[in-house]
Amino acid sequence: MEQTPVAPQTERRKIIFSAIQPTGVFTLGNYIGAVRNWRTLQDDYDCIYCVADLHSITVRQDPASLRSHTLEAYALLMACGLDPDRSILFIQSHNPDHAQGAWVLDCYTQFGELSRMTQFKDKSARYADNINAGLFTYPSLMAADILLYQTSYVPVGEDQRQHLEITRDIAGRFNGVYGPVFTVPEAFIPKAEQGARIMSLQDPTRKMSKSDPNPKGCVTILDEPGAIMKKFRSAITDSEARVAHGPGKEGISNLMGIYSVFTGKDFAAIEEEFAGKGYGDFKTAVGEAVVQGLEPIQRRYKELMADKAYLEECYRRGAQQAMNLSRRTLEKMYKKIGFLHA
Ligand code: ATP
Ligand code: LTN
Repeated sequence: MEQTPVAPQTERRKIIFSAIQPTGVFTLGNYIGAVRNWRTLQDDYDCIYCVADLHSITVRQDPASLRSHTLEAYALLMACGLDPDRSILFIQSHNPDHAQGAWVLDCYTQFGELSRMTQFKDKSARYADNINAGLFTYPSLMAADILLYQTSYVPVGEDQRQHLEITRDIAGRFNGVYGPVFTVPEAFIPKAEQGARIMSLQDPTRKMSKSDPNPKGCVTILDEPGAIMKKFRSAITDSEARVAHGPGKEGISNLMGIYSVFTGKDFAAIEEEFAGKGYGDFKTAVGEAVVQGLEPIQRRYKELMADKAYLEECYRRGAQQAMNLSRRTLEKMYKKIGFLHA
Protein backbone atom coordinates (compact mmCIF):
# COMPACT_ATOMS: atom_id res chain seq x y z
CA MET A 1 0.00 0.00 0.00
CA GLU A 2 1.16 3.57 -0.75
CA GLN A 3 2.27 5.38 2.39
CA THR A 4 0.55 8.73 2.85
CA PRO A 5 3.17 11.44 3.36
CA VAL A 6 3.70 12.40 6.98
CA ALA A 7 5.24 15.51 8.48
CA PRO A 8 8.89 15.20 9.58
CA GLN A 9 9.32 13.48 12.95
CA THR A 10 10.15 16.72 14.78
CA GLU A 11 6.79 18.29 13.88
CA ARG A 12 4.68 15.36 15.06
CA ARG A 13 3.42 15.08 18.57
CA LYS A 14 4.03 11.80 20.38
CA ILE A 15 1.12 9.43 20.74
CA ILE A 16 -0.59 8.50 23.99
CA PHE A 17 -2.91 5.50 24.20
CA SER A 18 -4.91 4.17 27.11
CA ALA A 19 -8.13 2.29 27.80
CA ILE A 20 -10.57 1.38 30.53
CA GLN A 21 -12.93 -1.58 30.80
CA PRO A 22 -16.72 -1.00 30.88
CA THR A 23 -17.17 -3.12 33.99
CA GLY A 24 -19.06 -0.52 36.04
CA VAL A 25 -18.99 3.10 37.12
CA PHE A 26 -15.40 4.36 37.45
CA THR A 27 -14.01 4.40 40.97
CA LEU A 28 -11.89 7.08 42.57
CA GLY A 29 -8.99 4.69 41.83
CA ASN A 30 -9.68 4.75 38.09
CA TYR A 31 -10.11 8.51 38.16
CA ILE A 32 -7.04 9.34 40.23
CA GLY A 33 -4.73 6.64 38.89
CA ALA A 34 -5.68 7.02 35.25
CA VAL A 35 -8.45 9.16 33.73
CA ARG A 36 -7.56 12.41 35.50
CA ASN A 37 -4.09 12.26 33.94
CA TRP A 38 -5.49 11.40 30.53
CA ARG A 39 -7.22 14.78 30.50
CA THR A 40 -4.07 16.86 31.10
CA LEU A 41 -2.03 14.91 28.54
CA GLN A 42 -4.33 16.19 25.80
CA ASP A 43 -2.46 19.52 25.89
CA ASP A 44 0.86 18.06 24.78
CA TYR A 45 0.20 14.81 22.94
CA ASP A 46 -2.00 13.22 20.30
CA CYS A 47 -4.21 11.15 22.59
CA ILE A 48 -6.22 8.05 21.78
CA TYR A 49 -8.49 6.62 24.49
CA CYS A 50 -10.84 3.70 24.30
CA VAL A 51 -13.47 1.77 26.17
CA ALA A 52 -12.04 -1.76 26.28
CA ASP A 53 -15.21 -3.81 25.81
CA LEU A 54 -13.33 -6.73 24.19
CA HIS A 55 -11.22 -7.08 27.33
CA SER A 56 -14.24 -6.99 29.61
CA ILE A 57 -15.69 -10.26 28.28
CA THR A 58 -12.78 -12.21 29.77
CA VAL A 59 -15.16 -12.19 32.75
CA ARG A 60 -18.78 -13.16 31.97
CA GLN A 61 -20.92 -10.04 31.35
CA ASP A 62 -24.69 -9.71 31.16
CA PRO A 63 -25.45 -8.40 27.60
CA ALA A 64 -27.82 -5.59 28.66
CA SER A 65 -25.45 -4.42 31.40
CA LEU A 66 -22.44 -4.54 29.07
CA ARG A 67 -24.30 -2.38 26.55
CA SER A 68 -25.28 0.22 29.13
CA HIS A 69 -21.92 0.17 30.91
CA THR A 70 -20.14 0.74 27.60
CA LEU A 71 -22.16 3.86 26.77
CA GLU A 72 -21.84 5.06 30.37
CA ALA A 73 -18.07 4.54 30.34
CA TYR A 74 -17.82 6.52 27.10
CA ALA A 75 -19.88 9.38 28.59
CA LEU A 76 -17.84 9.27 31.80
CA LEU A 77 -14.60 9.69 29.86
CA MET A 78 -16.05 12.78 28.22
CA ALA A 79 -17.44 14.06 31.54
CA CYS A 80 -13.92 13.72 33.00
CA GLY A 81 -12.68 16.16 30.37
CA LEU A 82 -11.64 13.97 27.44
CA ASP A 83 -12.54 15.96 24.37
CA PRO A 84 -13.58 14.14 21.17
CA ASP A 85 -12.59 17.20 19.15
CA ARG A 86 -8.99 17.08 20.41
CA SER A 87 -8.46 13.38 21.05
CA ILE A 88 -9.68 10.15 19.51
CA LEU A 89 -12.30 8.54 21.77
CA PHE A 90 -13.72 5.24 20.64
CA ILE A 91 -15.05 1.83 21.62
CA GLN A 92 -12.61 -1.04 21.12
CA SER A 93 -14.98 -3.50 19.39
CA HIS A 94 -15.88 -0.82 16.81
CA ASN A 95 -12.40 -1.13 15.35
CA PRO A 96 -11.85 -4.71 14.14
CA ASP A 97 -8.09 -4.14 13.80
CA HIS A 98 -7.68 -4.78 17.53
CA ALA A 99 -8.97 -8.35 17.31
CA GLN A 100 -6.99 -8.99 14.12
CA GLY A 101 -3.80 -7.51 15.54
CA ALA A 102 -4.22 -9.48 18.75
CA TRP A 103 -4.34 -12.79 16.87
CA VAL A 104 -1.08 -11.98 15.14
CA LEU A 105 0.58 -10.93 18.40
CA ASP A 106 -0.68 -14.10 20.13
CA CYS A 107 1.67 -15.94 17.82
CA TYR A 108 4.62 -13.88 19.07
CA THR A 109 3.77 -14.26 22.76
CA GLN A 110 5.01 -17.18 24.84
CA PHE A 111 2.92 -19.41 27.10
CA GLY A 112 5.53 -18.99 29.84
CA GLU A 113 5.38 -15.22 29.91
CA LEU A 114 1.57 -15.16 29.95
CA SER A 115 1.62 -17.64 32.85
CA ARG A 116 3.60 -15.16 34.94
CA MET A 117 1.02 -12.34 34.73
CA THR A 118 -0.28 -11.52 38.21
CA GLN A 119 -3.63 -10.30 36.85
CA PHE A 120 -4.15 -13.71 35.23
CA LYS A 121 -3.26 -15.48 38.48
CA ASP A 122 -5.57 -13.20 40.53
CA LYS A 123 -8.50 -13.39 38.12
CA SER A 124 -8.23 -17.13 37.57
CA ALA A 125 -8.34 -17.62 41.34
CA ARG A 126 -11.34 -15.28 41.61
CA TYR A 127 -13.30 -16.73 38.67
CA ALA A 128 -12.20 -20.35 39.04
CA ASP A 129 -15.18 -21.69 37.08
CA ASN A 130 -14.35 -19.63 33.98
CA ILE A 131 -10.60 -19.63 33.33
CA ASN A 132 -11.01 -19.00 29.62
CA ALA A 133 -8.33 -18.60 26.96
CA GLY A 134 -9.17 -14.87 26.63
CA LEU A 135 -8.28 -14.29 30.26
CA PHE A 136 -4.92 -15.89 29.52
CA THR A 137 -4.22 -13.98 26.29
CA TYR A 138 -5.60 -10.68 27.63
CA PRO A 139 -2.07 -9.10 27.47
CA SER A 140 -1.62 -9.71 23.73
CA LEU A 141 -4.93 -7.94 22.99
CA MET A 142 -3.70 -5.10 25.18
CA ALA A 143 -0.40 -5.11 23.28
CA ALA A 144 -2.33 -4.86 19.99
CA ASP A 145 -4.35 -1.90 21.35
CA ILE A 146 -1.16 -0.06 22.12
CA LEU A 147 1.14 -1.08 19.27
CA LEU A 148 -1.38 -0.50 16.45
CA TYR A 149 -1.16 3.25 17.08
CA GLN A 150 2.64 3.59 17.29
CA THR A 151 2.12 4.71 20.88
CA SER A 152 4.99 6.31 22.80
CA TYR A 153 3.41 6.52 26.26
CA VAL A 154 0.67 4.60 28.06
CA PRO A 155 -0.78 6.34 31.15
CA VAL A 156 -2.07 3.68 33.57
CA GLY A 157 -2.19 2.87 37.28
CA GLU A 158 0.50 0.82 39.01
CA ASP A 159 -1.44 -2.46 38.59
CA GLN A 160 -0.88 -2.34 34.81
CA ARG A 161 2.92 -2.09 34.95
CA GLN A 162 3.44 -5.78 34.20
CA HIS A 163 1.16 -5.61 31.15
CA LEU A 164 3.25 -2.75 29.81
CA GLU A 165 6.43 -4.76 30.29
CA ILE A 166 5.07 -7.67 28.27
CA THR A 167 3.86 -5.26 25.56
CA ARG A 168 7.41 -3.93 25.27
CA ASP A 169 8.77 -7.47 25.09
CA ILE A 170 6.31 -8.44 22.34
CA ALA A 171 7.10 -5.27 20.35
CA GLY A 172 10.84 -5.85 20.70
CA ARG A 173 10.53 -9.46 19.62
CA PHE A 174 8.44 -8.60 16.53
CA ASN A 175 10.80 -5.77 15.58
CA GLY A 176 13.74 -8.12 16.10
CA VAL A 177 12.35 -10.47 13.46
CA TYR A 178 10.94 -7.98 10.92
CA GLY A 179 12.65 -4.63 11.52
CA PRO A 180 11.19 -1.54 13.18
CA VAL A 181 7.42 -2.07 12.73
CA PHE A 182 6.34 -0.87 16.19
CA THR A 183 7.26 2.04 18.42
CA VAL A 184 8.26 0.48 21.74
CA PRO A 185 5.98 2.20 24.30
CA GLU A 186 6.72 3.33 27.85
CA ALA A 187 4.37 3.27 30.82
CA PHE A 188 3.36 6.61 32.38
CA ILE A 189 2.54 5.75 36.00
CA PRO A 190 1.82 8.46 38.60
CA LYS A 191 4.07 8.67 41.68
CA ALA A 192 2.74 6.85 44.74
CA GLU A 193 1.83 10.16 46.41
CA GLN A 194 -0.18 11.13 43.36
CA GLY A 195 -2.42 8.11 43.50
CA ALA A 196 -0.81 5.35 41.42
CA ARG A 197 -2.65 2.87 43.63
CA ILE A 198 -5.74 3.94 45.54
CA MET A 199 -6.75 1.34 48.12
CA SER A 200 -10.15 0.12 49.33
CA LEU A 201 -11.52 2.27 52.16
CA GLN A 202 -12.49 -0.91 54.03
CA ASP A 203 -9.26 -2.83 53.44
CA PRO A 204 -6.29 -0.60 52.71
CA THR A 205 -4.18 -3.59 51.70
CA ARG A 206 -6.41 -4.19 48.64
CA LYS A 207 -6.72 -1.99 45.56
CA MET A 208 -9.98 -0.09 45.12
CA SER A 209 -11.69 -1.83 42.22
CA LYS A 210 -14.89 -1.41 40.19
CA SER A 211 -15.77 -5.01 40.78
CA ASP A 212 -15.18 -4.96 44.56
CA PRO A 213 -17.96 -6.99 46.20
CA ASN A 214 -17.93 -4.62 49.21
CA PRO A 215 -19.38 -1.26 47.97
CA LYS A 216 -18.43 0.50 51.22
CA GLY A 217 -14.75 0.23 50.30
CA CYS A 218 -15.19 1.77 46.93
CA VAL A 219 -16.23 5.34 46.03
CA THR A 220 -17.50 5.75 42.48
CA ILE A 221 -17.35 9.05 40.66
CA LEU A 222 -21.15 9.10 40.41
CA ASP A 223 -21.84 8.49 44.11
CA GLU A 224 -24.20 11.01 45.75
CA PRO A 225 -22.60 13.47 48.22
CA GLY A 226 -24.31 11.76 51.19
CA ALA A 227 -22.96 8.34 50.19
CA ILE A 228 -19.45 9.73 49.66
CA MET A 229 -19.40 11.35 53.13
CA LYS A 230 -20.66 8.16 54.72
CA LYS A 231 -18.02 6.01 53.03
CA PHE A 232 -15.20 8.31 54.10
CA ARG A 233 -16.50 8.58 57.67
CA SER A 234 -16.46 4.79 57.99
CA ALA A 235 -13.05 4.34 56.31
CA ILE A 236 -10.71 1.99 58.17
CA THR A 237 -7.78 3.84 59.78
CA ASP A 238 -5.61 2.95 62.82
CA SER A 239 -5.64 3.60 66.55
CA GLU A 240 -2.90 6.22 66.63
CA ALA A 241 -5.04 9.32 65.87
CA ARG A 242 -2.23 11.13 64.01
CA VAL A 243 -2.60 12.27 60.41
CA ALA A 244 0.69 11.09 58.89
CA HIS A 245 1.83 8.51 56.37
CA GLY A 246 4.13 5.56 56.88
CA PRO A 247 4.19 1.88 57.83
CA GLY A 248 1.14 0.66 59.75
CA LYS A 249 -0.80 3.71 58.57
CA GLU A 250 -2.00 2.41 55.19
CA GLY A 251 -5.57 3.63 55.71
CA ILE A 252 -4.55 7.19 56.59
CA SER A 253 -1.87 7.27 53.86
CA ASN A 254 -4.53 6.29 51.34
CA LEU A 255 -6.86 9.08 52.52
CA MET A 256 -3.95 11.54 52.40
CA GLY A 257 -3.27 10.53 48.79
CA ILE A 258 -6.90 11.17 47.85
CA TYR A 259 -7.00 14.48 49.73
CA SER A 260 -3.75 15.57 48.11
CA VAL A 261 -5.11 14.98 44.60
CA PHE A 262 -8.30 16.96 45.21
CA THR A 263 -6.70 19.89 47.07
CA GLY A 264 -3.25 20.09 45.45
CA LYS A 265 -1.63 20.02 48.94
CA ASP A 266 1.42 17.83 49.51
CA PHE A 267 1.75 15.37 52.39
CA ALA A 268 3.76 17.77 54.59
CA ALA A 269 1.09 20.46 54.23
CA ILE A 270 -1.65 17.94 55.06
CA GLU A 271 0.17 16.76 58.19
CA GLU A 272 0.52 20.36 59.29
CA GLU A 273 -3.14 21.21 58.55
CA PHE A 274 -4.40 18.35 60.73
CA ALA A 275 -1.76 18.42 63.48
CA GLY A 276 -3.53 17.96 66.82
CA LYS A 277 -6.89 17.20 65.16
CA GLY A 278 -8.70 13.85 65.28
CA TYR A 279 -9.40 11.45 62.43
CA GLY A 280 -13.07 12.54 62.40
CA ASP A 281 -12.15 16.03 61.20
CA PHE A 282 -9.73 14.65 58.64
CA LYS A 283 -12.18 12.13 57.18
CA THR A 284 -14.87 14.82 56.88
CA ALA A 285 -12.41 17.13 55.08
CA VAL A 286 -11.43 14.37 52.64
CA GLY A 287 -15.10 13.57 51.92
CA GLU A 288 -15.92 17.23 51.32
CA ALA A 289 -12.96 17.72 48.98
CA VAL A 290 -14.04 14.69 46.96
CA VAL A 291 -17.70 15.78 46.78
CA GLN A 292 -16.64 19.20 45.56
CA GLY A 293 -14.14 17.81 43.03
CA LEU A 294 -16.63 15.36 41.54
CA GLU A 295 -19.56 17.77 41.29
CA PRO A 296 -18.70 19.21 37.82
CA ILE A 297 -18.05 15.70 36.46
CA GLN A 298 -21.42 14.47 37.71
CA ARG A 299 -23.20 17.48 36.22
CA ARG A 300 -21.57 17.04 32.81
CA TYR A 301 -22.28 13.31 32.85
CA LYS A 302 -26.01 13.92 33.30
CA GLU A 303 -26.04 16.37 30.39
CA LEU A 304 -24.22 13.93 28.11
CA MET A 305 -26.43 10.97 28.98
CA ALA A 306 -29.45 13.10 28.07
CA ASP A 307 -28.08 13.46 24.52
CA LYS A 308 -27.51 9.94 23.21
CA ALA A 309 -27.43 11.12 19.58
CA TYR A 310 -24.39 13.26 20.34
CA LEU A 311 -22.61 10.40 22.11
CA GLU A 312 -23.33 8.14 19.14
CA GLU A 313 -21.96 10.70 16.70
CA CYS A 314 -18.78 11.00 18.81
CA TYR A 315 -18.06 7.28 19.15
CA ARG A 316 -18.73 6.63 15.46
CA ARG A 317 -16.34 9.39 14.43
CA GLY A 318 -13.80 8.13 16.98
CA ALA A 319 -13.88 4.59 15.56
CA GLN A 320 -13.32 5.90 12.04
CA GLN A 321 -10.37 8.04 13.14
CA ALA A 322 -8.90 5.13 15.09
CA MET A 323 -9.22 2.79 12.13
CA ASN A 324 -7.51 5.23 9.78
CA LEU A 325 -4.44 5.01 12.02
CA SER A 326 -4.46 1.35 13.07
CA ARG A 327 -4.97 0.14 9.48
CA ARG A 328 -1.54 1.40 8.47
CA THR A 329 0.21 -0.60 11.18
CA LEU A 330 -1.89 -3.72 10.62
CA GLU A 331 -1.15 -3.64 6.89
CA LYS A 332 2.54 -3.27 7.62
CA MET A 333 2.40 -6.24 10.02
CA TYR A 334 0.65 -8.41 7.42
CA LYS A 335 3.13 -7.47 4.73
CA LYS A 336 6.18 -8.15 6.90
CA ILE A 337 4.82 -11.52 8.01
CA GLY A 338 4.32 -12.57 4.41
CA PHE A 339 0.53 -12.67 4.05
CA LEU A 340 -0.37 -12.42 0.37
CA HIS A 341 -1.88 -9.02 -0.44
CA ALA A 342 -5.68 -9.25 -0.65
P1 ATP B 1 -12.05 -4.31 37.40
O1 ATP B 1 -12.47 -4.17 38.84
O2 ATP B 1 -13.18 -4.56 36.46
O3 ATP B 1 -10.89 -5.23 37.19
P2 ATP B 1 -10.58 -1.85 37.63
O4 ATP B 1 -11.34 -0.97 38.55
O5 ATP B 1 -9.36 -2.51 38.15
O6 ATP B 1 -11.55 -2.89 36.95
P3 ATP B 1 -9.65 -1.16 34.96
O7 ATP B 1 -10.67 -0.88 33.92
O8 ATP B 1 -8.98 -2.49 34.94
O9 ATP B 1 -10.24 -0.91 36.41
O10 ATP B 1 -8.53 -0.02 34.93
C1 ATP B 1 -8.62 1.25 34.31
C2 ATP B 1 -7.44 2.10 34.73
O11 ATP B 1 -7.57 2.48 36.11
C3 ATP B 1 -6.09 1.42 34.62
O12 ATP B 1 -5.13 2.34 34.13
C4 ATP B 1 -5.75 1.03 36.03
O13 ATP B 1 -4.36 0.97 36.26
C5 ATP B 1 -6.38 2.18 36.81
N1 ATP B 1 -6.75 1.78 38.16
C6 ATP B 1 -7.68 0.84 38.50
N2 ATP B 1 -7.80 0.74 39.84
C7 ATP B 1 -6.92 1.65 40.37
C8 ATP B 1 -6.57 2.01 41.71
N3 ATP B 1 -7.17 1.46 42.76
N4 ATP B 1 -5.65 2.99 41.89
C9 ATP B 1 -5.05 3.57 40.83
N5 ATP B 1 -5.33 3.27 39.54
C10 ATP B 1 -6.25 2.32 39.30
N1 LTN C 1 -6.03 -3.78 30.89
C1 LTN C 1 -6.32 -2.40 31.16
C2 LTN C 1 -7.30 -1.80 30.21
C3 LTN C 1 -6.67 -1.71 28.89
C4 LTN C 1 -5.57 -0.89 28.53
C5 LTN C 1 -5.32 -1.16 27.17
C6 LTN C 1 -4.82 0.06 29.22
C7 LTN C 1 -7.01 -2.44 27.79
N2 LTN C 1 -6.22 -2.09 26.76
C8 LTN C 1 -4.29 -0.51 26.49
C9 LTN C 1 -3.77 0.68 28.53
C10 LTN C 1 -3.52 0.40 27.19
C11 LTN C 1 -6.83 -2.28 32.57
O1 LTN C 1 -6.81 -1.21 33.03
N3 LTN C 1 -7.25 -3.29 33.18
